[in-house]
Order: sequence, then C-alpha cells, then structure tokens
Amino acid sequence: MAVLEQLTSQQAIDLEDKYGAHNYHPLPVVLSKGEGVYVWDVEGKKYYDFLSAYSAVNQGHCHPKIVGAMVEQAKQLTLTSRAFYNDMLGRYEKFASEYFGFDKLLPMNTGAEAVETALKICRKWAYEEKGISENEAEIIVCENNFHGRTTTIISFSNDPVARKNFGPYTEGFIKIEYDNLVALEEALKNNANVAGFLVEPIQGEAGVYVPSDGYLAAAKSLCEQHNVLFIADEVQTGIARTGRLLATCGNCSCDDKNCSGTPDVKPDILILGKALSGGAYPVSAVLANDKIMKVIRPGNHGSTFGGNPVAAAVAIAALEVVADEKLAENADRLGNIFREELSKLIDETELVTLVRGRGLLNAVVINDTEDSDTAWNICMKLRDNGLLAKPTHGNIIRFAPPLVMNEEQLRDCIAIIKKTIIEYKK
Ligand code: IF1
Repeated sequence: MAVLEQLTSQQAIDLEDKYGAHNYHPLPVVLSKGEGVYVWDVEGKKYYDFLSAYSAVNQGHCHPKIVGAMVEQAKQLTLTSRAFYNDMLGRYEKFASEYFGFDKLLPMNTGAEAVETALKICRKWAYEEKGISENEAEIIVCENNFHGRTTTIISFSNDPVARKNFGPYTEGFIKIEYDNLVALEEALKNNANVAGFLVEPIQGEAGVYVPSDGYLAAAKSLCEQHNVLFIADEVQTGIARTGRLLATCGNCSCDDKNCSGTPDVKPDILILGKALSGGAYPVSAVLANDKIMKVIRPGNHGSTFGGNPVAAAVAIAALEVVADEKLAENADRLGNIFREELSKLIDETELVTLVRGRGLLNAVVINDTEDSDTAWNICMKLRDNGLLAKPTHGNIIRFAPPLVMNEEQLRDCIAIIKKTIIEYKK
C-alpha cells in the first residue's frame, strides 16, 4: 500500500495499532478533514467536534487566517534556532506580552514544556530573590492536577496510570486539596521554603472542576502574604475557552472588565499553550514581569524550536482571531445556553447528575461509577449521531467545542446530546 493512498478507517486504525506505541485509547473514528466546528472521517461522515483537541482548536479547525500566516511564514523562514536573531520573535514577544499584560515572554512548544519552564523560573527566583537555600524550594500543587506528562510533572501527579513505574520521582512538591484555602494557608504557614503555588484555574482533566467563587483571588492573596509566586496553568482554560481571555484574568478588551462576573486574578507566572496557536502548530509560552523573568539568563533554559518564526507568526494570527471574532464573549454567551439546556436533563433522566463548567469548557457527570464504561458508550452513540466528545474520567464527559460555534450550531448539538442521552440504554 502506497503510504499516502486513501485509507479506510479500519486500515488507519490497524496501521496505528501495528506501528504506533499504544499510549492512547482513541474513540474509534478516523478523521481526515477539519473546518471550523466540523471534522470529517475518512469515509466522508461529518461530525461536530466537541473536544477541540482538548481546547487547542478554540479558533476552529484550519482557520484561514492562522493557516495563511503559517503558510506565508513557512515559505520565508521556518527555523533559525536562538543562536541567531530573526525578524519574527521580538514582534511576537512584544505582541503577546502586551496582549496578556506582562513584561516578558519565554517561548516554548508544548504545554508540559511551558509548565517545566515555569517551575524552573519559580525555583530560580526563590533562590536568587526570595533567599531560600539552594535545592530546598518547595512548590505547592493540587490533588488531581494535570499539568502534562514529563517525569517531573508526573512526580506530583496522583494519577497512578500517569505515574506508576516512572520513578524515581522529582522532589520539592507539596500536594494540597484543590479549592481548599485552609489547606493552602496551612501549607504556606508550615513550610518556610515555599517558592510557588501551581494551580489550574479550572481542573480540566479531573473533570472540569470549577473552584468556589473567590478561591483564585484568595489564593493569590495568601501567596502575596507569604511572598510565594502564584503560577496559573492556563494551557487548557486560557485563550477565551472559559468565557474570558483567561480564566484568571479577563484583560477584556470590552468595557465590562468582568464579563462573566469573575474578579481578575493576575498570576505572577502565566502558562499558555494549545489554543495559543489555534491548534495549527505547537506553541506554548510562559509570561511574567521583569522582577521574576530577570532570573533567567543566557544558557539557563531554551529549546531548538521555542519561539521559531512559524510559531511566532501563527501565535500572532491566533491571538488576533480571538480578539477580532470576540471569541471570549461568544464562549461566555453560548456556555450559559449550553449549561442551562443540558441541566434540564437532570430532571429528565437518571443518567445525568450534574452539569458544570465555564464558558465553553463544560462537563456532564454521568450517574455511574468511575470505572464504568457508560460515559464511553454514550460517546460512541454521540459519534454515531454526528458529534465527537470523550470522557475525562470514567463517568464524566467533557464538552468543549471550538469557540467559533454559532447559536444555531450549538442548539443543534444540544439536541443531539439530549437525544443521545435520553435514548441511551445500558
Ligand atoms: C494528553 C489531558 C486535557 C493541560 C494543562 C498542561 C498540559 C495540558 C492544564 C500539557 C494538556 C492535554 C494533554 C493530552 C490530553 C489533554 C488533557 F486529558 F491529558 F489532561 F486537556 F485535560 N496543562 N492537556 O490540560 O500540555 O504538553 O499536552 O501540550 O496528554 O493526552 P501538552
């Protein structure tokens, strides 16, 4: 079989099974085309995408402005490495730093790399600015976190599947319960060497856990009181996904500073990824002000592809799309409709116990045990009905469409989801 000849779905699945490491268990659908809120499988069937590549495709599949920027730059200059300057990186760093309201940006490629970068900056700041003894820094993290899959990051994970048999583990992390200010205050009071607090504004993989109102603001305040850096991992919640530019800080261009009523919480270190490129290219970044970012000096950190000209061009275009198309406002408005309509299922079927989320990052909790396959089977029926979604943990289905969706498309999807769940028979 010629490598690029047309495949059937089964042929594509068989190839991955035979020649690919089995590090995923995908829903059995083989996609070959994407446009806006839609994807098509190799047999030509059309689906609504309700995962958006885990919130990387916020701007919609193959957005013409983003793809156009990528193609134009790729024809000009793709990669210089940081051994030399190029004419795109500085422009991107200025644009993005001002866009999010920080002094500086350190460009990387994947979310996990950006998280690792933030941890390194936090530790170095602790030793050189806070005066913690070298190799004694502690960083507070939350139970049920997801920050990526590197050895250091899984060292502070409590997911046995992500962690077991990957030791020995990196030290220097204190785990506390998410959304628990007493636990955070205790950890800050009882540990003299705390450098930072790393937190997801909403715990995505854990099941779209939205913390109590005021949690993030109070947590930031506790960090300030103890001279500890507040590090926000907005890889999944950022870039308009939750109905604001960031789940922590609106930086809204619109007059109403808190369009979704959530107070602004400015992180000391902001971690971005995924939709920073609109899903067109691996782009991640760490942003901070000079008093923190100054600890990084030549030779401390870097990456061959970090901040390359194509990444720079793509990220500028992706962020311009978010502002031009008012994606945060759209996510906020459509998210309210989604939760209002799906919550009606709680009274219509025993299968649904809860609907939660912010903006267009939502989850439906299925009335079954974590180890049941009910959520998976519902997602298989959703696939048959033309909508793609996937469970996060056992009984929780995440629903996260591209933010370019319009109300008519959303209501069409709500009807598909409702019909599928109501008609589902175990
Ligand atoms: C997979 C999960 C989501 C993230 C946050 C950092 C990263 C992620 C808050 C790392 C990545 C991705 C990874 C992907 C599936 C997806 C995921 F299910 F794994 F947990 F979204 F919830 N911080 N999340 O969500 O970014 O290195 O992947 O670019 O690994 O299966 P990355």
